[in-house]
Amino acid sequence: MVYNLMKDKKILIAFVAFVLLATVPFVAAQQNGPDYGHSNGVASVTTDNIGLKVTATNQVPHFHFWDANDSTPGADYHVMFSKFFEANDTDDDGTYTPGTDQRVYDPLTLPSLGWEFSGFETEGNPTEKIHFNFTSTETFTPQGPPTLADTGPPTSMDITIKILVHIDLANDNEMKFDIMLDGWDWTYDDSILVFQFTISESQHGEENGTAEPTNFQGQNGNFTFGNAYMETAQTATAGNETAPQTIQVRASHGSSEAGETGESVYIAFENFGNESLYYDPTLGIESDGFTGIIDYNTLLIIAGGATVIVLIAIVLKMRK
Ligand SMILES: [Ca+2]
Repeated sequence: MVYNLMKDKKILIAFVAFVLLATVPFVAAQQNGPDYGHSNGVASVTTDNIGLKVTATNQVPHFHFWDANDSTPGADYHVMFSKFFEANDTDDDGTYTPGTDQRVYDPLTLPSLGWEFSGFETEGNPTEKIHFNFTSTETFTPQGPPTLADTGPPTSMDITIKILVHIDLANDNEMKFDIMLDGWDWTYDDSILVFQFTISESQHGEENGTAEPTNFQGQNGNFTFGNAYMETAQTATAGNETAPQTIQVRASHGSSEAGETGESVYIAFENFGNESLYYDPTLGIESDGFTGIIDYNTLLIIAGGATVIVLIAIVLKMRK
């Protein structure tokens, strides 16, 4: 009996070791490490779960992203920055309401800006995080008649906009980007600043969105389309790091304007005075569990579960 128990224990230890070891090469095979590069004004990053291109030089800042596990060829999602404008929140709901709220002067149209690429910065070895920025500075003089009668001539503004992109490989199905805006000169104390962009879709590999995003839905600043998502916070930060202020943010959306394809999204910021504005949305691809990719933590749970089942089976056997 003693001999048999020892034998069972040896078999058990060998089996547990086998289960654990057998998982290791599989885990290692999933993590190929990211690819990233920059040429002709296009920054691109591919992880195991998301493909991403950011084009900015001499054109509108444009995020292309896609499911790196879908080679059917699948869809590309396009988020194109469009405009910043001050608006009168006529219905006082904190969001930009197209057709009801009125713009104050013509908007700052982003395609007119030149963008400087920062180069890539990585953290960790092997790489854990990837960062890159696009920065633009421009003198902007609002044009067109003021919407409300009592305003004076438009003021010229020295605007700096920075787009800071962050990829954390611990969550490699998504990317965060911070938008920093500095230098906005408000016409009215009680108006909102609106950041407008469009979301569209194309077949994978197309340079521009060619269709409305599939099954676009938006609620409380969270948008889903195809198997992608965009999450936007309900607050932004204004000021510097030592004295940050929290700013209310409200998102709304509507059909795109004439001549544009896609869904227009409007992010409205409450008045933040002369401070710099920081805002950090997230873009990502849904990991729906049917892509054949199992992450490391899931695998440990499965391996742990298998070990427990084996232990129970052997204990039951030994009790007989
Ligand atoms: Ca409104």
